[in-house]
Amino acid sequence: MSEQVHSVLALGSNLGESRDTLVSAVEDLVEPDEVRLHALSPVVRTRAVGGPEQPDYLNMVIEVETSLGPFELLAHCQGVEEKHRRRRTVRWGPRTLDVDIITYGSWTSDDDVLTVPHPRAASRAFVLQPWAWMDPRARLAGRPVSELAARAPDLPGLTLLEED
Ligand code: A4P
Ligand code: MG
Repeated sequence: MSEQVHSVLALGSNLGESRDTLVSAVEDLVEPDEVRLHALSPVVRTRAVGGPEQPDYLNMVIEVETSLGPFELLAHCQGVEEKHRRRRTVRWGPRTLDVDIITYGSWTSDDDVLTVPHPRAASRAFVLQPWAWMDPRARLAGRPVSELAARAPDLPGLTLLEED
């Protein structure tokens, strides 16, 4: 059996039926045999960080176990974005679905095509807080994710989405 790596993926959506999009994107992400769902965070509603004036986001993170290599995993995530008709127009603009690779085991990369850990994750509550709720012992670059979340400037704009 090939090596299994744990990877944290962050999902965001602020266009269309965001909640349905997230549920179905998680199913699509773990559909191949090479990607197994290990853990899943609650969904949070967050104010948009950066970019133009735009609607609030729904964000969540998942942890997968995968035998895909990091670039194969990126291509898979982009395929799922495409399936949900993601259109890249404005950087940091509204989107039906964004899937980012936050960590890939202990592997690091400063390649523009795939930067890991994600270069902005350590300062973004919309990634850190759901991650800390999913895995209270998680660490990023040697720091507890819960501590990073508590210091993130966008934390006040984050609320737990109520189940209906
Ligand atoms: N890329 C490099 N590293 C990675 C990685 N670790 N994971 C490259 C995924 N992709 C990575 O991404 C642009 C390029 O980044 C890709 O071609 C890939 O090769 P994109 O998804 O096309 O564009 P983007 O998402 O607009 O840009 P970027 O830089 O990923 O934006 P961010 O930093 O992810 O910010 N506010 C709230 N509240 N919630 C959000 O989810 N998201 C953003 C997007 C801004 N504000 C937000 C949210
Ligand atoms: Mg992205």
